[in-house]
Amino acid sequence: MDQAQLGSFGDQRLAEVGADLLAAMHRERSMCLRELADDRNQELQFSRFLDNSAVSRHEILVATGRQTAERAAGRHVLVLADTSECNYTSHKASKRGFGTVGNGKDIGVFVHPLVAVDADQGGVIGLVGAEVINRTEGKRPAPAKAGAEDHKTRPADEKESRRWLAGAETAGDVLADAAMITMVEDREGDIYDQFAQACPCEGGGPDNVHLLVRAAQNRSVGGGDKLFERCAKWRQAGRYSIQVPAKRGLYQRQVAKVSVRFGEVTVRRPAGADKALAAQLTLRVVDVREENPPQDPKQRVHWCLLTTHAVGSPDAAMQIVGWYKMRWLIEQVFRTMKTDGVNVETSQITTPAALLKLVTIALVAAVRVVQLVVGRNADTGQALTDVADPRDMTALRAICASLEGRTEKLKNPHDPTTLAWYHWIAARLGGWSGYTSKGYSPAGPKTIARGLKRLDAMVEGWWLANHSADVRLG
Ligand SMILES: [Mn+2]
Repeated sequence: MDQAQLGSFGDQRLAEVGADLLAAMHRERSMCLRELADDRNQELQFSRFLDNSAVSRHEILVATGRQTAERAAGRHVLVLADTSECNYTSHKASKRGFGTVGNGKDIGVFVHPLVAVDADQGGVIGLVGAEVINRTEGKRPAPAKAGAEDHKTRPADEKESRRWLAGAETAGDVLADAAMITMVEDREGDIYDQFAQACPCEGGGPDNVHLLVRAAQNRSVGGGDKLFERCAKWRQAGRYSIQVPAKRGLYQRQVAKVSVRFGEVTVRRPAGADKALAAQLTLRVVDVREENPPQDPKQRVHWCLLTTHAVGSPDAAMQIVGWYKMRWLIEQVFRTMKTDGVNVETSQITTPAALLKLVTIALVAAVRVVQLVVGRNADTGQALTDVADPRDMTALRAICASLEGRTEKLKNPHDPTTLAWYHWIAARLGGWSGYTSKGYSPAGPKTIARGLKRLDAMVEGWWLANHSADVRLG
């Protein structure tokens, strides 16, 4: 029953408070300790837990990363990386060492998680790692003299983009047993240094780590051409009708008719980049664009995807597009962990360090909720072991049986080796009716979160009842 635990922190008592806090996060999705706690006593427990120097972000991330690594062994894993900024309201922020956003009052925290997804069936495997940064640490001070240290001439690892490079390194280290890793990133990840680091052809990083990044820069590709114009000259590999992600207000339609092209380009090291990097790199490109786009240029679908994967056929090109579209899962994680209008003054968070720990725990909780909500569709065939410890099987079977009704309709319809089976149990415990016929909707994230809290407690109780001597002595 190590599933819900954040880490051991060298102390059984701290490990238990951590598990309670994570469970409360699943249930409430709040950043306010008063809302998370059952009573005043627990509120103080949570507050002391976050202030305790033995509780580190590092240990929380190592514990969750280790679990993800075990599950990722032997698989092709997409590692989704992205940055989100969370703002928390506070009026005394700057005095207490919190980094602030533009208005000088709200507290800004950067979250840059790495989320592992199975490349073949699209299920979430877990959190690989994350950077959670107080905005004062994340933003470098402006150069003292104008032009003294120009933005473009500073090497990439000295800028905020350093975290994009570090992400691929972390993924390679943590997921050392994965069969293959593909970093999937939006336009922020279009950094030459990152390609130079990942390109196996240049003697860079480990050759099982690949990159798939949407191009932001219209780079020179030789022969007087720029990247986007070069792609347009290539022969169409096919025309497709694709689903576009329903990102708030971004695309006003669900389907776009696009043409797909693919090829290879050679990009040169930018003038400002580190001279130790390869002078030029060969990258594969999959270009997806609407030939008859809507009037509004923002509505136009044009994804120019740069990758280190071989792309030799229209099917291979569409595989790259499919992997890129999995990026929506990390947006789901951000949406799940965002809580509106949190006031740090009333949340009993006293220091930046405590807030960063709380945000880290919220991230761990959000990944697990998204994992279950996505994995409930039995057709992905995602395995139970992606979400539960196989040692809990006996307990889970017993709990499942207690939830099943007398009629066939109220039996868990899924195979007990699947995540869908586990999801059914969590949903029922969260208060979902169990009826899937017309008029009944499937369980949403809130129901699942409530169910998980109960399920974790029941599994833990089962272990205490059956193996109490193994768990605790006095
Ligand atoms: Mn982004």
